[in-house]
Amino acid sequence: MIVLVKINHPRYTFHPPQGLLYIADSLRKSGYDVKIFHINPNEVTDSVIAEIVGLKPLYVGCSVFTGEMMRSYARLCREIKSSSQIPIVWGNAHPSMLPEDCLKEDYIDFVVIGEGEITSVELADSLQKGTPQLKDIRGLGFTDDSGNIIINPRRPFIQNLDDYKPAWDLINIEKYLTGFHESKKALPVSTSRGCPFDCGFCYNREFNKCQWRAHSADYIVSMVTELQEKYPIDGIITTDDNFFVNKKRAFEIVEKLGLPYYCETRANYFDENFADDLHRTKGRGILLGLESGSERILKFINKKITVQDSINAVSVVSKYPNIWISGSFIVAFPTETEEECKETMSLIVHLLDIKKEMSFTLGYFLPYPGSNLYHIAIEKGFVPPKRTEDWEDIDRWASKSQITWVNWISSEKTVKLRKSIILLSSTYHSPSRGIFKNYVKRKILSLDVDGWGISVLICIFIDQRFHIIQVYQIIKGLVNRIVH
Ligand code: B12
Ligand code: SF4
Repeated sequence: MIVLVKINHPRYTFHPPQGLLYIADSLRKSGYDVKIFHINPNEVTDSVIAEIVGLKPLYVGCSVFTGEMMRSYARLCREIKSSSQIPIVWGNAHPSMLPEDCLKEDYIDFVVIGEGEITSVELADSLQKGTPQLKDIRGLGFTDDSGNIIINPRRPFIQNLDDYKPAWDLINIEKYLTGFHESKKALPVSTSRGCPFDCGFCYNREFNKCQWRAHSADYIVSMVTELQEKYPIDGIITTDDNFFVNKKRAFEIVEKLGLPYYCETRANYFDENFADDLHRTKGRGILLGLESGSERILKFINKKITVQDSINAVSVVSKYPNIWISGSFIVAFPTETEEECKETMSLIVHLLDIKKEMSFTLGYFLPYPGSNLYHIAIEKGFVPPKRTEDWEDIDRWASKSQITWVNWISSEKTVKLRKSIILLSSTYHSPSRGIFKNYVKRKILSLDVDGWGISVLICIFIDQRFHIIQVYQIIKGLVNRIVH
């Protein structure tokens, strides 16, 4: 028996632990029983720990990203260690980037770097034998008998992804079907891995070596169709890094499935034909990594798009009201100036003027280990946390007072940016915005957001007045019709 654990923040539970489902498939093919614990941090309880320990697994494998949940993983693993000898294995992005740091923790015995399907089986086989030949297992990190940390060479990527299929039967799929746009029960599904680009802030360079690998269109279509026979799936949410690397394959999948879909991709792919194909094939949710409104920053982060690409992408999609589009922006890149932050705000305002229903997110730059900008951030004074679990503080959605890792731009300015964005999203679309649009715009673009709360309140107040006036007019109209 092997236990695999994914701890998710409660707001995210609708995403199935796909990485673990792939590993489970591989382990089961090699004859191992697998149990998956997909839990929230508040479910790291004595009884769950006792249940895991009671199963006497060959090892407990944890799937860990950098950031949120790391303290919960640390707590879980320490507790397991305190009451048993069960080996603990960490896999996924964080241990793949910082394997040595992880192995310094007394609650982590092994790390798996990169894809886990084969390494997890070879480790299980080796532990099962009792005389493990760990140094021959590619993609594995461990501490030898003399206490030296050994990181074996990386394993080549899986040649044919279609050889593996997520072990969907190990989870309650219905729990993960989620609504977006017109879909009520969309299934998150990974159709490809990696991305050929090399953006400076992204995990892709180190984790995927910028190599894109994909399932065939037929494989994805038949997997989803099979699941549809049992579950009321009415849409798909692709969790690929970049769904449209191969447009022919991607469109073949969505055309054959005929389901509304959500995906993440790049602004420079867009022209009129592409937007039309998206619409025709039921592309209903598109997330674009637009990152910045500053040409210098876009070059600096090696995004390989221009500001005009972003404007163009939103313009061509704006003709299709039922394509929901969202832009993901980042502030406080190393070397970014206040002026460049303002350029990002200007771009957001401009895009909203083109497509007012567009949504966007604005996160702080995070120095993800393994990314190119991680090293530049360190040169600029970023001090990586010493303890693995303290990476939890480096969180994109951290509370305002905790942007401790950004010291190349004033924390105060960065916080103001986030406030501006709140102001923007709260007021930019409101009817009252028309009344003092220039005021709102000026405040946003100058990052002079002191008193932003008052601006929001004024908007809400005016909106409610609008609302009351509208309701009053409808009632008056009805009364008039009845009376006359
Ligand atoms: C879907 C998704 C989510 C979902 C949940 C995912 C889930 N349940 O697994 C949600 C929305 C919850 C989410 C949230 C976050 N995410 Co996210 N997410 C993704 C995304 C888009 C797809 C993940 C996926 O399913 N991949 C497909 C599977 C097949 O691959 P895999 O997970 O990598 O698994 C393989 C290997 O990693 C390895 N492996 C994985 N786990 C284990 C465990 C063991 C024991 C072993 C041996 C091997 C192993 O083997 C697997 C098969 O080969 C990835 C990007 C990507 N395309 O991978 C980002 C990504 C993983 N997320 C990321 C981040 C940072 C986060 C957040 C921390 C962001 C934040 N602060 O908002 C949060 C926190 C999550 C949490 N713990 O609560 C980063 C991780 C970077 C890093 N350095 O850690 C990524 C890479 C995105 C990015 N480009 O930056 N995420
Ligand atoms: S395009 Fe997206 S997935 Fe690809 S390297 Fe850039 S940020 Fe990462």
